Amino acid sequence: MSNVIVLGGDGFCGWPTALHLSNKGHDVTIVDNLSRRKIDVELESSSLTPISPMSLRLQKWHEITGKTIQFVNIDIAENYARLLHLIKETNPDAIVHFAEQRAAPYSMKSSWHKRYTVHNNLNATNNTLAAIVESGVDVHLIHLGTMGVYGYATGIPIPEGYLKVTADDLDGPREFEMLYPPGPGSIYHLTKTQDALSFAFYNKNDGVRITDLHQGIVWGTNTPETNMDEVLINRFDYDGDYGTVLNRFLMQAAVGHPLTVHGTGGQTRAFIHIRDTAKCIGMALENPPASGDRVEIFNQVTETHTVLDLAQLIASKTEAEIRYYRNPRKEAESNELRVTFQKFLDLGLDPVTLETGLLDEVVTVAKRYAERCDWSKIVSQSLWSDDMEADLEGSETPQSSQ
Ligand code: NAD
Ligand code: USQ
Repeated sequence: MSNVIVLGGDGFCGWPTALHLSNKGHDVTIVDNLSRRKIDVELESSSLTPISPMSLRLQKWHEITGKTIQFVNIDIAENYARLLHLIKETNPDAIVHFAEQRAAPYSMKSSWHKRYTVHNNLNATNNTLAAIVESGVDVHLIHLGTMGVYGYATGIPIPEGYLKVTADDLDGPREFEMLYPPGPGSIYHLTKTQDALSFAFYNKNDGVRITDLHQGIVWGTNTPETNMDEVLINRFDYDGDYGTVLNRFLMQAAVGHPLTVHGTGGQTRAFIHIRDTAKCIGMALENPPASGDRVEIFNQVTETHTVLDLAQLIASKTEAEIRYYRNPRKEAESNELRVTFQKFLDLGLDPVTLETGLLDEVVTVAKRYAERCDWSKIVSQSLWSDDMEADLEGSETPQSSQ
């Protein structure tokens, strides 16, 4: 069993993953500065589910399972010395890195939010890499990247990280592999493309063993572990900044709000259920790259859908109304997205898909906590540029781009 530090282990993906790894017998230390909870205060919003404070979460986990998870509050973007000390002291086999500001709309709200996201995310990643090197500990770093590093418009199926190219050399064509060209669509996604360069550099220069997981949009809320007790419940973001599309639509159907389709709904995106997020990280942990290997990259997704297909599926199951809002983002009205995700399947992942029936579970959770929903926070009001206008009303017909 491994000794693992989970950076960002209080968050939506980090908390269930920390429990999953602990349940499998790994020795887990969570590091988090609780910035996500503070952003809820800033946005005057909160998780639809009532999440418990960290000490209560960990006490309950110990009571139920007998297992202990340590918690250390460190801002890893700011407090390098404490992060370095922790790595030297705990001598981890692996560090799982979730600790970044992850909402595209939040990253585009103002110049302050752009600068905060860049500062936080790039320093969090660089500090972690520099501390691994300075500590001298042979750590396997597992990072949560995003499908958004590739951009979403593809003529070819998106490979897992590296693109095979043929370039003209003096004596004819030559084949090689390069990192897939970055195509960020928000400041948040930009930081993830920059993370990828940092990984390539520290891997080449210092031999750091790294797995970068380019994850799609996560849906669902609970896992077998967070279902063990209400105190262990996972967060459920539904607001216009942090809520992601499928969970938002399911929650909107549950509370009787129209489904907020942006633009035409023709945007195709990749998805993965939260249970598979935790499982994939377990698999990445158990299959580390060997010393000297280049950065390992997996596409952590299990299916692709258009936003409109999702809305229509949910409307057909629940009779929710679909409304089209002028898109607050700068994105194509429609795109084709084909993604390769063979590596996790080869490791034995049996994906949870929309057909698997867990859509109803999310609606049930959302209905249970419907009275905690603040309707004024539902429609997304973060705009990609000053010349755009928020659309609070929506319309019955698809909207072209602003
Ligand atoms: P989240 O905001 O719920 O969790 C991130 C956690 O990191 C929070 O608890 C926050 O307090 C902590 N954190 C942020 N900056 C920190 C810092 N400087 N020091 C210490 N702790 C810090 O986000 P999430 O949805 O759990 O996402 C986790 C990771 O997965 C992110 O990197 C995100 O980019 C990636 N990801 C998420 C999704 C998704 O749909 N949620 C999809 C693809 C990739
Ligand atoms: N959308 C709607 N209506 C809504 C919300 C979103 O139509 O009410 C549309 C958006 O315009 C966009 C798509 O749905 O076209 C996805 O938006 P999202 O908010 O669900 O996801 P995104 O901003 O891409 O970000 C989320 C996570 C991020 C992660 C990313 C994975 O917040 O951390 O990196 O998903 S991916 O999309 O594959 O890049």
